[in-house]
Amino acid sequence: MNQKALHWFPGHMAKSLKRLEQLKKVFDVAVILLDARALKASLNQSLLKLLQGKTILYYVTKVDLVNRATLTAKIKDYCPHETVIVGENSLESYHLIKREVIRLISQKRKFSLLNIKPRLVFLGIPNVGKSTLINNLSRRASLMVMNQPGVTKAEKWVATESFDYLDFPGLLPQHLDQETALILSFINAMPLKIVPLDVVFEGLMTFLRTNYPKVLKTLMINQETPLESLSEKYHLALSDENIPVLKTRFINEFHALKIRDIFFE
Ligand SMILES: Nc1nc2c(ncn2[C@@H]2O[C@H](COP(=O)(O)OP(=O)(O)OP(=O)(O)O)[C@@H](O)[C@H]2O)c(=O)[nH]1
Ligand SMILES: [Mg+2]
Repeated sequence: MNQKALHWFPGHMAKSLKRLEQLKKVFDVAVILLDARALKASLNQSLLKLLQGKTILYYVTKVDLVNRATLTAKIKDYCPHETVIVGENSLESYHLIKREVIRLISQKRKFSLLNIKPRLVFLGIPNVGKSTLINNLSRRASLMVMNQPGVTKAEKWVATESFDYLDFPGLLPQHLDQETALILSFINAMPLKIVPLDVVFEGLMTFLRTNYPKVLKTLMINQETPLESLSEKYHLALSDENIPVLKTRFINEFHALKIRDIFFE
């Protein structure tokens, strides 16, 4: 895969990074969301640089798609020194975030400022679940949510009685290594048009063959002849023009958030 294919940094992302820098004085806590299936790939290191000096709280989304015990072990490996909240249901998440934010703020703010409503910014890779989490926490469907990367294009405040939440567009590093770009494509954090379809398909097949052969079997895919299997599965003749359709449909099955118990790293 050539280096050009790894670059996805649309105009709204560049603009958002600048805005984040300007807003640094305004928010108290940055909540960085991580996808349970790919904790490492979903942590944007350039974001951490920009947030230096700010209070950070990590929040893991899509935990319903993975094994909880394995996730706990992975969190210990990847984020041993951080405060990490594992998203469960929305009520529990609300209480956990509230408790942790108050604890973190009381460490930093002067006593006389403790009563001022905390402002939280929600950051992370595209499609990780930022807008969904704010909708849940604020008990309002004020933010657009869709299962595709790049839905939120501009920042938006959501004010509630206890907190002010700031939704942000998904952010990626300007340059990604090949492995990270592939994983981000598997979890639908990068549009398929950025990393070539053939590369994502081959990458996903190789990953599943190596790590989750049973999943391929459950999906009725023969490891040796995947395209033939997909042609049967989707009732579509195996012709040159149908091959991209078959590959896209298979990747879309993963993007549909229905396949469970897969860790991509
Ligand atoms: N299974 C599952 N799906 C989730 C969870 N959180 C969010 N989603 C789904 O993930 C998709 C993306 O959610 P959004 O809230 O739009 O993600 P976002 O981070 O705001 O995305 P951008 O604005 O594109 O950066 C939606 O289909 C949500 O329903 C979760 O905890 N579990
Ligand atoms: Mg969004």
